Parts: sequence; structure tokens; C-alpha cells
Amino acid sequence: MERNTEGLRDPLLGHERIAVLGLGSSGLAAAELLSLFGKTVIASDTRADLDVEAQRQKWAPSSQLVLGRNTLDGVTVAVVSPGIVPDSPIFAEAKERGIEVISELELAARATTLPIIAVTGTDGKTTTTTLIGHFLTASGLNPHMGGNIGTPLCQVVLERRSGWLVVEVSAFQLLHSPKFAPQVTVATNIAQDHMDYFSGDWASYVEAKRRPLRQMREGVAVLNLEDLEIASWSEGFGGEVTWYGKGADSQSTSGSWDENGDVVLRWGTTTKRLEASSISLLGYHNRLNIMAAGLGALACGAAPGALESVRDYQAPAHRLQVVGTFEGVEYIDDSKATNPHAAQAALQTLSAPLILIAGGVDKGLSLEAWIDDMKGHVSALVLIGALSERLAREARARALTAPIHFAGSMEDAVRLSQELALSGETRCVLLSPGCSSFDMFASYSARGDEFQRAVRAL
Ligand code: UMA
Repeated sequence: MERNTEGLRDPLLGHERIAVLGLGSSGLAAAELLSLFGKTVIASDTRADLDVEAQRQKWAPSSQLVLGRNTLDGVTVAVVSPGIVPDSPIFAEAKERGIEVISELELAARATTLPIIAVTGTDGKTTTTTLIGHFLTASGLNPHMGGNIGTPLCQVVLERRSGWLVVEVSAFQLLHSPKFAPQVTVATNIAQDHMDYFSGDWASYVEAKRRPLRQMREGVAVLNLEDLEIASWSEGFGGEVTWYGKGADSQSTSGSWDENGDVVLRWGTTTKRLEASSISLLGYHNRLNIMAAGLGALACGAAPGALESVRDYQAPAHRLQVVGTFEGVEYIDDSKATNPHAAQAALQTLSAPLILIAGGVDKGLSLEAWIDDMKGHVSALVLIGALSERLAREARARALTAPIHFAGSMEDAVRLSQELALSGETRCVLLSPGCSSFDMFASYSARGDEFQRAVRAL
């Protein structure tokens, strides 16, 4: 593993004292990267009880650690963690003092000399990112995945000095990324999400998601033709656009679309058909992800034949993951559905009827379209978490006739769902919460793990 500056460039030339705000995985990786260039890091976190002694050993000796508050003392640039909300007073203070604020993502992109393919959008990012990684690996192109998917990009950049960086980018990261301009950007779709973080400012959320395309002067944009918002992003784009989805077959020389469950990809003079029988991922939304990833990988130079490796691609956990069948009832874990749009895709993919376990953090999003999709699909609704009361109220107001139940824990929700299934006709229980998990769990994966544990304990 590399730990020198070879193959990297100073991301903040001329700046010597840099604040790192927030010491989660992003902040710690940023502090280490800055230290490699001899910068004095003023690292701070609002948590007073944080233990970062082990990581601190990797920082430049002149660095300082401040716990219990964030500080900008004596710095010219601040590297900010994605979890710090835009209306935090620290941003107003930075502005007043003329301190440049950049994301950890931006810092990493400035430091690396490797080509980047970024995946932006609301849903499908992680599946698309891992599929691109899978296709590039099958092509021998040495991809390294990072960003919102889990490993901070600064850490990837510290450890890898050749190959492609395949990066899932979030709106939180892009908000403070004024120069981030990948070689290839894939945009999946735009739906309501994170309105709590953006204080209801929809335009800021969409603009953050669009940012890589606004800033690219050249390169390739892979855009979803079926999403009206994304389709409009080709306007003013400086590079080459390739489309996927319905209608893409009649567009330009490159594109991807569905033909009776097969995914067809055209790239210049080559046409590649991925047979439906070779695709294990469920649902049309996942075929869109395959189209997006296939075109993205081709834009990075993957061999068309490498796309056949879709045959042995395994979806990441907690995305329409079949846990098993117990006493004739099938249990499906879709804990990654952290907004209503993602939960709608699950309902549209699976056969009705099903018992739906839903709820979690109230992100201030519209629930109407999701509730409408529940009609005819859901035979009973089992609600958990903070959104329960509002979801039940709005479901009744929109005339959802399925009975609504409340559960205090995942274990109770699973047990109740089993009773409902065994006393009726429904043979499928789906966890697809439509909300983030932080009211009851550490993450969506902890929530999914808890669901799977409860199911296996039945
Ligand atoms: N903190 C402050 N000041 C504040 C607020 C927080 O100092 O005002 C501190 C907290 O006390 C904590 C640290 O900042 O110690 C947390 O930072 P963080 O929340 O940014 O967490 P990281 O560990 O750096 O994780 C981040 C992403 N987290 C968020 O966007 C909230 C991870 O995405 C990402 O995987 C990781 O960087 C690596 O790139 C998670 C996520 O939930 C999975 N993303 C959202 C989503 O997918 O919906 C966007």
C-alpha cells in the first residue's frame, strides 16, 4: 500500500493550515492526505468523547485536535464532512472570514491524477457503481471503488496509484465540490430525498446532484432518458452525451435500452445484447442500472465482451435480497430503500399481494405516490419508527384500505408480519422502509441485518 506523494499532486498548493471539520471516516482520511503533503491540520469534531488517538499518529506533528466544537482558527481552507448540514453556523463563519470550504471528495479529486467515473442521482447509485467496478474488473482495467459507497475517496487516493476510480457521489459531498469534474459521469434519476438536510430547498438538492456535469468541460455523460430532470442535463453540457432507457435506440450512435427483458447496448459500431436469462437482478429499475453501468464502463474503455460478466454479478446486500422462505412465507430485505421513490421500485417489481414493513426517519418528503403504489400491492402495512403516525394518517386520507399496524421494534414487526401472513393469503413479507434508519438503527445495513436476524429466529 502506497503512503508517499508519488503520483499525487498537492491538492491545496499555497495553503499550509487547513481545518478538517468532522472526524468520521471522511475527516480522518482527509487529515491523513493533507498530512502527507506536510500541511498543518486543525482537526475538530463537535463530539467531545471521540477517540482518534490511533489515527492522530498519522498527522503532521504541528497538527491540532479540538473536540467538542468545530473550529476555523488560523486556517485559509476548511475541508468539510458530508454529514455537516448546510445551515450549520460554521459555514456562515467561514464565509465571513473568507475561508474556502471544500468537501473531502473535492480534496481527493484535486490530489489524484487517476481518471474518475462518478455516479450521481437519487437511487440506484450503489448498484450502478458496483456494476461498473465489476465490468471494469472483467476488462482488466483495475478499478477502485469509493466515495459515498463507504470508503472515503481520500483513503482510496492514498492507497491506489493506478487504474480507474469509480466513485459514488452524494449531494452532501457535491454541495462543496466547486471544481469536481470527472472524466465520465453517470446520472441515474432524481427523486425527492434529503429535504431535511437541505431545509426543504429542492433546487439546491437538484443543483448539487447536477454539479459534475456543470463542471465537466469534456468527457462523457451517461444520462437516463426516462427521467425528465436528468434528460434536461444535456443542455449546455460540454462533452459527449450517451442515453439509456426508453427511446435511446433512436438517439445517437451510442446508447442502451430494454428489449423484452434483454439489455441492448450500442457503442459506436458495436452492439451487445445481454440476455434476460443472464441477469439475476430483479426489476426494470435494475435493468436501467445495468444500462447505465454498461455504458459507463464502455466509456472508461471496457471491452464490450466484458459486459457478459453481468451473469456472475451479485447485488449488494439489503436490495431486494431474498432472506428465505419460512413456513411458506417469503421474506425480502430491501432496507436500502431509504426514500419513497426507492420503495416504489420494490412494489413495482414484486408480485402482489405482500405485507410491507415500512417507516423510519421523517425526511419531510411527499408520501403520496408511494401510498398510491401500495394500493393493490399491499395486503397489510406494518409501521416502525418516527414516520409511523404521519404515514398511517396520510395512507388513510388517501384511502388505502389495507389494515395498518404499528410495531415498536424490528423483531415485533417481523413476528406480527408472520402472524398476518399465516392467518391470511399473503405469502410475501417485504421490508422496504422508504425512510432512513437513524431513528432506530446505526445505518440501513444494521436495520437490514436486524430484519434478517429476526426472520431467521422465527
Ligand atoms: N460533526 C461535526 N460537526 C457537525 C456535524 C457532525 O463535527 O456539525 C461530526 C460528527 O460528530 C461525526 C462526523 O462529523 O464525528 C461525521 O461525519 P459524517 O456524517 O460526514 O460521516 P463519515 O463517517 O465521514 O461518512 C461520510 C458519509 N456520511 C454522510 O454523508 C452522512 C457516508 O455516507 C460515506 O459512506 C462516507 O463519508 C465515505 O465517503 C453515508 C450516508 O448516509 C453512508 N450517505 C447519505 C446517503 O447515502 O443517503 C448521503
